[in-house]
Amino acid sequence: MMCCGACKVARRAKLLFLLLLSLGLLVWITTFAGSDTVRAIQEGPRMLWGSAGDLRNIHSLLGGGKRHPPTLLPADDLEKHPQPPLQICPERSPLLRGAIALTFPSSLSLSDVEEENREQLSPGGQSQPSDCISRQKVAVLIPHRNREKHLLFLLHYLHPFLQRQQLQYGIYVIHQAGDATFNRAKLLNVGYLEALKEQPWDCFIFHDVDLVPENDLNLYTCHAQQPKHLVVGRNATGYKLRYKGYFGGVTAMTREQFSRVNGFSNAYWGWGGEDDDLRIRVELQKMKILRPPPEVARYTMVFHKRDSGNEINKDRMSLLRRTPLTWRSDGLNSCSYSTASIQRVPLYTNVTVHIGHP
Ligand code: UD2
Ligand code: MN
Repeated sequence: MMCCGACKVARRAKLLFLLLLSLGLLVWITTFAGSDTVRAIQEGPRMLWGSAGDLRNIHSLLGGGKRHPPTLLPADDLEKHPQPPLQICPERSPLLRGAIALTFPSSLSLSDVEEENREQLSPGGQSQPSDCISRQKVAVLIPHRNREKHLLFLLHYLHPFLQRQQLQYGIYVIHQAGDATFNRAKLLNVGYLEALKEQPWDCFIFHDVDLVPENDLNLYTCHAQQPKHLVVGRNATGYKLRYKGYFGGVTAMTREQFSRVNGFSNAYWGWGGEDDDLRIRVELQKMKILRPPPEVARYTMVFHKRDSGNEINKDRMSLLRRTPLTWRSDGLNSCSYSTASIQRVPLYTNVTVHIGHP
């Protein structure tokens, strides 16, 4: 009997112990279930995959950032459709249109022309084809003073013209500061020197502000051996070459050709002679001038009178006689100037320069 009584007590104690144990467990769960540790365990998977923002953070922490943005394509899709490397642009651009009709509406404004080109240009009036690599890097140099409207008409046509030719290019306007006599040739030397400080251009187009090309088959590229003269004809001269050695208006020379002739002379102040001087320099180097066919090399010159400050240069004939003696020491290597400002505006790079006076 004694033994049986003891067993009963022991069984009751065991039951009481189990009851207390489960009560204790219940109290522990209700107390700690809201803690960070438990939440962390519950929410673990969401932290690991994260939101889009987290993914970017992880990406940048891994050294990704802009250079390797996360892609939406699965990796094996990318392997199947890799991005083809850009090819050199075709020899003949498929975008060319040939002759186009030009109009010069007086209502055209700077903001119109900026808007037309907003998507295609980077600051300083530069552009490059999006789907191929241009065959040449071309700098167009325009000497300028007080011809804003002409500049606007030219930019309106020239940007799309150069883009149809699939060129990588930049347009530089070299603006003569002050009101001393104009010097077209020296401004073009400055343009060449300043543009090369920015980029290693292959080809230079020396371009009057008032000449608008009528046909995009007139390519603004350089020939490796021969300097090019691009204005065979223009409206005002019945589209005929003015005279045999005529080399004015728009010319194209490689970086090497222009440096070989020591650029333009700096000595021609006022109107005339500087273009013939450049032709003599080219001939002294035994280079032959190349011209596109007359039906292609056509320009419209926006009408103008002779500007004040660009009076006819009476010394031009005597200067031209001395070119064979002076070209080595008068040109790029003696071009002294001081740059007032370089501004990268949307449609071109404006170089304002003090070039002295006669
Ligand atoms: C001819 C030549 C030109 C040049 C000049 C004599 C043609 C088509 N052009 O032009 O290349 O040899 O004779 O120097 O044959 N300019 C200004 N502001 C001025 C003055 C001139 O911006 O106040 C610039 C402008 O880019 C202009 C260029 O210089 O187009 C030539 O001057 P121009 O147009 O008065 O001379 P033009 O038409 O007789
Ligand atoms: Mn002119």
